[in-house]
Formats: sequence, structure tokens, C-alpha cells
Amino acid sequence: MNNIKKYILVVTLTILHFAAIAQMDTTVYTISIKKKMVKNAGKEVMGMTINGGIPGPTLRFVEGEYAVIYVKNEMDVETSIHWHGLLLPNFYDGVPYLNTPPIEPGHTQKYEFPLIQSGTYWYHSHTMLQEQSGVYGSLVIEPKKKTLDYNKELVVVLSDWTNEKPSNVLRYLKRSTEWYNFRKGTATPLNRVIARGAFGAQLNFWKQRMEGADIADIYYPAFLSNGSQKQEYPEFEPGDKVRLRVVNGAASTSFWMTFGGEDPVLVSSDGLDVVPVSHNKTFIAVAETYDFIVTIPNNGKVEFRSTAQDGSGTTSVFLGIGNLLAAPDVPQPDKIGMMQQMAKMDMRMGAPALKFQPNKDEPYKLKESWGMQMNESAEKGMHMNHMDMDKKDMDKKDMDKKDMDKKDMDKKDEKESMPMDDDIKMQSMKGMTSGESRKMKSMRMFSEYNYDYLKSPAKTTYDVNAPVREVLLNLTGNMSRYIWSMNGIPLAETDKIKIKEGEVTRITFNNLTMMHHPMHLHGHFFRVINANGEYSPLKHTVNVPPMQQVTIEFYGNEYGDWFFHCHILYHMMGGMARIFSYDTPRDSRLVGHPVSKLVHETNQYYTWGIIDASSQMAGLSLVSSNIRNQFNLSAEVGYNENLEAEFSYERYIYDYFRVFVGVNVENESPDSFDELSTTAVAGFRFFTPYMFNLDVRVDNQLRPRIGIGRAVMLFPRFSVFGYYEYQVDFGAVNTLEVGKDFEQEIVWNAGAEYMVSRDFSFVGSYDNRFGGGVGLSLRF
Ligand SMILES: [Cu+2]
Repeated sequence: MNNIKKYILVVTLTILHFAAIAQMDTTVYTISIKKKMVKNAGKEVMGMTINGGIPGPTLRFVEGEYAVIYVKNEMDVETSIHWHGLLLPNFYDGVPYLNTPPIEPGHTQKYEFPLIQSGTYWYHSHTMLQEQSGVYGSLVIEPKKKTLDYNKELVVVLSDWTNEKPSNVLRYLKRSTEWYNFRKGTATPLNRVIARGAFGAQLNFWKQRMEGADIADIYYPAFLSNGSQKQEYPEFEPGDKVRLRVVNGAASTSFWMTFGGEDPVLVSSDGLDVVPVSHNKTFIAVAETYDFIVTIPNNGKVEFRSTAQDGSGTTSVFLGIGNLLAAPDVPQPDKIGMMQQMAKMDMRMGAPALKFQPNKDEPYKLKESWGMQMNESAEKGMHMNHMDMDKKDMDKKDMDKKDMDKKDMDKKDEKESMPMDDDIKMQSMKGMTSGESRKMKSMRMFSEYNYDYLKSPAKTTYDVNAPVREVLLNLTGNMSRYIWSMNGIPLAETDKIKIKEGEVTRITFNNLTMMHHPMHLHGHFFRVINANGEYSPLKHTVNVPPMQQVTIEFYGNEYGDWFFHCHILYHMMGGMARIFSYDTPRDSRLVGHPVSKLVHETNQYYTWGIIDASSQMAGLSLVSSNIRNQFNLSAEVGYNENLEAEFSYERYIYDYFRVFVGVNVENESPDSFDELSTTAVAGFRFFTPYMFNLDVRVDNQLRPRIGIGRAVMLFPRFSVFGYYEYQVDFGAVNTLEVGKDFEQEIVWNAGAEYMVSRDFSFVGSYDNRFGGGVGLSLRF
């Protein structure tokens, strides 16, 4: 095509484009993001607000309108806004460096897109950890034609709040302390494990290098509904049918939602309508949205309560006035019970979050070697069986429903979380292999998290002739280093996943971790395959429970690159993310904003340290670590004139194995600083089954050395530790004393630690070089 023709075409297209926009009504918003002191949990801390508030304002539109939103950055750091769940031109999706340039300090960015859908959505910053600081709000698109029966509505944005700096939260997760679990009361020290007769299960977990079952990692002093722990909405009157639009804008908390009074009607999920169903206790994973229609009773106010998944707190809104109709309690999950059940199922846990060869993607091999081991055909059979059983279950539930009051519901829920001994279920498990029945048990254990109550009003299947591409994504993670990945490969070590236009991409998530992962795909809705078959619901975020499988599929009808990640903010930042790419040319407006910057956010160095001050010695230890590399500096000085200091660089080969080189300094003869010996050291460090730290090395005097250490939490906050080190010198370099074949040197220490606060511990210890004493250690 020659240039003139091309020019004419472009001009014509542009005119048509503007003509099309001119026909649409345009709604314009301006929002500005600003740092501000906020008090959400008893303490004034720096937050990031939108138009002065947390959450930001509800942006309201009508389907078919053209949205123009100006986002003003009034902070001193760059920011971004992603429109969660919206189908829009790739450039406006808002993931900085991937779709949209970041919004620089002092700058305003214009987003514009036609609204081709309706429902409850939200928006949030996609820059670093800003979402945790408050950069989120709701977005509502009214349908062109109202089909649901309600006369009022209320948006409720759920969130979690920490008074710590989010970057410090992540740093503390990376350094692996149990502090947040103590603070929440969800720690499972050995005394509690033993009291429950679960020591066998604990050993099984340790063997697989896991401390225990886990639900949530971070301590939050407050959970919020529209910015407060409790909110009253007295304006609703008896008989009002209120459409409650619930958005989970929390950074890392999923909730159980319960309602006082009559069961509400669940009418939509992730913005899209579902077949209305009376549903009280409903799980909302991070980033999901659900709409309910709540009828305000003649006398009384309805409580809508959200209970953090791990039972560490609640937040409520109250609709109407009068006597309180309290929402049913959700019992706190039993972590030790979960451990026992999982240990019985004989699953292989602890799949690597960091592979030896990240360039070799072997998802099927990973699936075979870890988790629940079963062959394919057995698995397919199981899946069918699962669907049948859930149907039976649901029918039974429907029958039960009418004469079930709230108290019964609680009991039933308790039973569901301990579902092993149910007669019907056991019966339908007859005739299975042991692998099948184990798998069935595990599915039962997490059955309260399946989405079978969500049914699309219309078929959601794609063109049967469209080619289907199967993708297996094992969800993997390393709790103690807080690295999260897929197929053992974090974002920083992988390429884009190619998506083809006109093709169905079917993704099977196989969760090999002990945590739930709400997986979110930008710019698309996907089918979550459930018991409703062709009527499986469409969603933008799907929760994948621990050790479970979930299959989704979507049709490729987009262009450009789209982000895909776990929506637990700290998991995404730990590397559990991918880029899905249609492999189309990159938008020229992104020049100077390389995607490597986004990837780098998930592979930063985190630094932490400990200072020990005891009556017999003083110590310092510093660690700086990213995904593969770690620098360590440690120094211990006894007041009896003994010392050891070491600097080392480590490279992680995979999760549990690292090689290192370094420099070690020790005093030459005991109890004297007169002469120091400096040696170069090299070796490997291995995190063994049963969770021992092993250090094997040799120094430049060819003296081999082996060290082994372990800490165990016996009681809440109270742990004991021990370390033993053996070095031998065969005289390869040094001259040994006459008549000796070798010389040996043994170092050992043991002690106990009591965690007073996040940053302080009391320590009592004995070291064969420094002697015994007591003191304080400070973490920073
Ligand atoms: Cu996750």
C-alpha cells in the first residue's frame, strides 16, 4: 500500500473512531493519589490515599458509556492504576512497564476506554506494595437494562490494614520469623502439637521441610469494610432490597462472609451475573467481587460480617436499624487438625519454588513427583466422581436448607471442615484405589472452597472447533524464603507464555503449596470448570486451595501482553506471576519503559540483621538476599578473647542447596586476640529433611569442616536451638604437632530464645568458646 492510501485510511479510521466515541456518553473522573497520615488501627501511620480516603471513591458508570479517568500522582514515588476485571484496550490496563507507562510523581495520566460490560469491579495500584498502603477503590458499571430486583445498593470494599511499612512486612516474611503467627494466635508450637497427639504428623511435615499447615502469613491489627472495622448504614428501611456489591480489595486476606437474618441471594460473581442462589456463608478470595441482594427485615438491622480466613479478625457492616440480627460465627480453622489429615493422606509436599534448571520447564514431571500421586485416567475418573458427589451434596443441602437454622449451619460448617467420617462420602469412596481415596479425602477437606454454587445463566462454552491448548501450572512456593513461583520458576527466571488468537487456552492449576492462591488474569474472563459443566461460571480471579487442582479456560480474543499472577500481593512480589503474550508488537508509547523493570520488582534484594548482646559475648549478623543470591556477614566476639567472623556469598542452586565462597577470621589460639587466622572458605549449605541446616566446607589450609544446626519452637514464643561443628586438619598445609595424625576442633552451642516482640528476644546460651550467659537480641 502506498503512503497516501495509508494516510487516507488512518485519517478515515480516526474520524470513525471519534464519531463512535461522540455517540457514546462520556463520563469523566479525576482521582488523585496522595500520601497522608491515617489512623485505621489505633495508630497514625503514613498511608496512600485516593482523593483523601482509603478506600478511594466509587467510580460509577453505565454500560455502553465511554470512561475517561484522569489519575493524578501527588506523591514523591511513581504509581499506577489497574482496572481490575475490566475488558479494555491493552494500553489502559495499567500494569506499569507492561501495558502502561508508570505515573511519575507530579504527573497526571489519562485512561480512556469504552465500557462493554456491567457489574462490580475495582481498581488498585499495581506498583510494588502500594495496594497495601491504601491505593484501591471500587468501580461500578450499571447495566443498560436492569434485570435484577432491588431498590437500593451499597458498595462494600473489604481490606486489611497493617501499621507496619509494607516493605518491612515483606522483609520480615523473607527472613522467616514466626512472629506474625504468634501475634495472630495461629502459631502451632510443639507443646500444642503434642497435646493434640499430632507429633507424628509434625514429624511428617518436618521430614518434608515444612513447619506446618498455614493459612495466612501476615498479622493485621484491623480488617476494614469501607475503611472502618465497623460501619453502620441506618438509612436502609424495612422491606428494602439492597444490592450489596462486595469487593475484596485486601492485599493478602481472604474472608468468609456471613449474614444475619434471612439468607441473602447471591446474584453475581466477579461482576457477572450468576443464577441467583440463596447463599449465606460465602468465601471471598483476594480480588474477587460478589453481589448479594439483602432484604431488610421488618424489625432489626442485618449484620454483614467478613471473617479473615484464618480466624484472626472480623469486620462488619450493619444495614438498617433496630435489634441486631447477628451474622453467624465462623469457627477458627484448626491448623493442627489440618496437619494431621494431610499427613495421613501421604502427600509429597515441599515442591521446589526454585528449580535447579529454570530454563527447562517440566510441569508434568513436577506434578508426577510432588503432591498427590495418581495416574491420569484415575484422575479423570475422580473428577467425574467428584462432580456427582457434589451434585448429591447440593441436592441434600437444598432439602436440608428449609428447616436449618443458623446454629445448625455453624455445626454443619464445622463438620464440613472435618469431613472424613461422613457415611455417604465413605460409601461412594468404596471401590477406589488408595491413591484415589486419598485424593478424594483431600478434595473433601477443601470442598468448602469449591465454586459449585456458581452457575452461569447462559452456556459459557467456546466454539467446539476452536483449537485447545493445555497448560499445566503447578503452583509452588518456599515458605521459609518466601519465594513463590509456578512450575518451580519465579517470574524473574522465565519467558512470556504465548497465547494464540482464536485458540482456547485451558490451564490446570495444581497447587503444590500449603496456601490458597487467588489467581488473576488481566483483560479476560475465564471459565472456572465446576459441577455445572457447560454453565460453569466466568471469572477474572479464581482461588486454588492447598494441594488441589482447578481448571480454567479462556478464549484468545485479545492482543498484546497481559499480566497473570497470584493476587496475594506478597506472593506476586515473591515471583508468582507470568506474562501472557499474544506476541503482537509492543505499543510505541512504552518506549523507555522496559518490562524488565516490572520483572525486577519481584527479584529485589532484602536485607536484615540481628545484634546479640549477652553477658558472655556480642554478635552481629547481616543477610542480604534476592531470589538466587545471598550475602552473609557474621561476627561473634566473646569477652574471654575469642572471636569468629565470616563473610560469604551464596548462590542458590535450588531451594535447599546453595554453594558458597567466603572469608573466615578466627583467633589463632584460645582466649587471646594476639594472633588472628584468616582463611578463604568454600563449600555448600543444605537444608535437610527434618529441617536441619548443614554447612560443609573446606578452607585454604585444606581443612574440611562440617556444621549442623536446628531450632525448634517448643512453646508459644519459646524456642530452643543447637549447633555443632567439627573441623579436622590432616596436616596437608599446616605442620601438625609431632606424633599426631590429625588435629580436630569442635565448636558447639545451645540455647533458648523467648520472643518478646517482633524485634526483641531474650536469649540464654552456652558456647564452648565463649561460655554461658544471658542477653538480648535485636532484629532489624
Ligand atoms: Cu499466592
